[in-house]
Amino acid sequence: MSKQPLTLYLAAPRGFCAGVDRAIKIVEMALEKWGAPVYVRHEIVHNKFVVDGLRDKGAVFVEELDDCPDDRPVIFSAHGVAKSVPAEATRRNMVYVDATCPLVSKVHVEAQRHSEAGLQMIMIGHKGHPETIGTMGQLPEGEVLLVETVDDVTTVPVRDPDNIAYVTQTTLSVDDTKDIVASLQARFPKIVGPHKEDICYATTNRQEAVKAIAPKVDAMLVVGAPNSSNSRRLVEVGSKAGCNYAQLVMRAENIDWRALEGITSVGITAGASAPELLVNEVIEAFRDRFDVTVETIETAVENVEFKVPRVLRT
Ligand code: 2E4
Ligand code: SF4
Repeated sequence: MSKQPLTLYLAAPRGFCAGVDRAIKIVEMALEKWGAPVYVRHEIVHNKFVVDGLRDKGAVFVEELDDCPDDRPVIFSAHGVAKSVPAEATRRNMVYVDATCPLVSKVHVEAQRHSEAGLQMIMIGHKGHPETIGTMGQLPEGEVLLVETVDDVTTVPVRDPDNIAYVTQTTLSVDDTKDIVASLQARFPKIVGPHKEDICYATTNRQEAVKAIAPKVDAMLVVGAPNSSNSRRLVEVGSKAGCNYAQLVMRAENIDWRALEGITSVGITAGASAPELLVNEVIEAFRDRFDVTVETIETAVENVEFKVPRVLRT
């Protein structure tokens, strides 16, 4: 039986960003430098395939510093950590390497700077996400107020409405965040925001590429993990941009082929923590079932690179 024709629109940019690239390199280089085991606090990036691969090389993933021995190196994940974490590692005389993305660290510095200038901080982010915990943890407990939605803005209990500033998580929906910021500005006209947006270049570019593809495809697949904030935002952006079937898939085996019966076009992208190998796996799965034509839709070109910490370069 001949296969049905299908066009696959590949989003560009997609997949690994500079911060993820650097974080994975840090674990690999730490393993080379110190040998196994090297401990990693939290999934280095939110992708099981990446984590499993590093575990095979000798990385041990734990959730808390308490789960690490004093005498082995520990790496902090790309999402960032509260100030108390490196402080505790130092107290225990541990060797640690911070793989926090420099663009997350930039937000940490911003929060501290505003706070030192006497402004109370509001963070726009998702409760319980490691990046939100890490950023809020740059200041003493209770100092940073969390806002997740436009509704939250109406009730956020600030000390002095004339002396506040906000920071955001780096992986939020650009459009939803605009609405939240507009509400904050309406309630607190003097609120101070970041010089340059906290939502990072990679998040912004991946969402833009999805917007360019989603309206013209029958289905949009985002390669990524359920605990990956930026990947989940890409699914939402796809739906909002007019695609009736936008789904997150970890791997090709997660594709619901029944739901895709009769389709002629599919958009594919990948979250910042999803390896290109998994995108290729998905494309191959489509080739097995359809007569595939691949088209790349490029909405931005990226050339950002981050150096690994000096301790690993020597
Ligand atoms: C750090 C900051 O934050 P998210 O859940 O999207 O993390 P993920 O590991 O999926 O992506 C990489 C990353 C890490 C993004 N921003
Ligand atoms: Fe850094 Fe942005 Fe990548 Fe997050 S998504 S690791 S903030 S570059």
